[in-house]
Amino acid sequence: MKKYYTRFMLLLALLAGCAAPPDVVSDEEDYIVIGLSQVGAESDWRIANSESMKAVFTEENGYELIFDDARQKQENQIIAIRNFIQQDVDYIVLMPIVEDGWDSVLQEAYDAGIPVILVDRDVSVSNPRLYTSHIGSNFYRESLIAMEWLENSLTETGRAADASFNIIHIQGTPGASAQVGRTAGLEQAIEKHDNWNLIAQENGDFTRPKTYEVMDGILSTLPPEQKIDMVYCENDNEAFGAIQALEEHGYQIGVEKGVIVISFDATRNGLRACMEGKISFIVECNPLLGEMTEQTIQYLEHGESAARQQYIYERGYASEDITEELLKMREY
Ligand code: GYE
Repeated sequence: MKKYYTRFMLLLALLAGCAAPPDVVSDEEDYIVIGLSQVGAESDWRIANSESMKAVFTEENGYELIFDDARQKQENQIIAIRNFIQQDVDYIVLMPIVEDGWDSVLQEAYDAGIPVILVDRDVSVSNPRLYTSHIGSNFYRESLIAMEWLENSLTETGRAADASFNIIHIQGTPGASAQVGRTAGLEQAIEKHDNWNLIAQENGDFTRPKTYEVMDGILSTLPPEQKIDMVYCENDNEAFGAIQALEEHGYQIGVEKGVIVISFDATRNGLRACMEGKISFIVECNPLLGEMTEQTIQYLEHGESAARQQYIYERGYASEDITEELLKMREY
């Protein structure tokens, strides 16, 4: 256990002009100090993820949490990690905004002997030992779940036989593993089907306002007679922005006919939109990763090794799979 908190207490004591009582120092020495670099607060998923981390890394559980919100900028995450290294934290928990560009700073953490746990998105580094474990979702698998539902649904409704199936694709933050994985499944499916056409592909940055703006732009420039069969959004907040723009431009959303809207996360609001038929199919992405992360740190604290890759169970939902009961039970 390291001494950030103890030093802080000593400094406070010095500033107050008195020596820290010995029992305070020895108690505080037991805190495990976590430096956590969060992407931002761009989506409902992200807010739930931050809350899940704050709920486990509490003083009552023996932790001191230094939480840094990078406001969607990798350079802020790099600065935060360097600060954590300087503060000599016990562990770094990193939700990396994008996959690339981490080699130097993670090498610095490695050289300082601070284990790095990746949560949510992944990184691509030349030396795999630069992080201890990755805890999160398999984004590529999520997109395969969506594509499997789509192919079956198109067969059932007869739409598979249409001469064309026109797709608008709203991507997440470019280079984020959630974007890379969710895009991969769609692009493979497009390759496989001769009648599937990608008519627009834009970045919605995982946010509702950005997606509303880009969708409004796309719909305003497409010819009025343009048939749109699907809008593939890479998270719920993007879907909300896309639905608003579609409705304002007079498009009907629907599985049988109209625009099919696909989304990821399955937050309570997303599931409700799916139950109401606004989102046609939604794939779960569970943000409640706090307990798995804390468990991993406990393993490491006890000298045990942690699994390098820890995926959380996830499934997809169509409208008919969703009940009020499920909505009530949803924690995010
Ligand atoms: O789907 C989205 C968030 O990386 C899994 O990022 C995460 C994604 C999530 O902003 O809502």
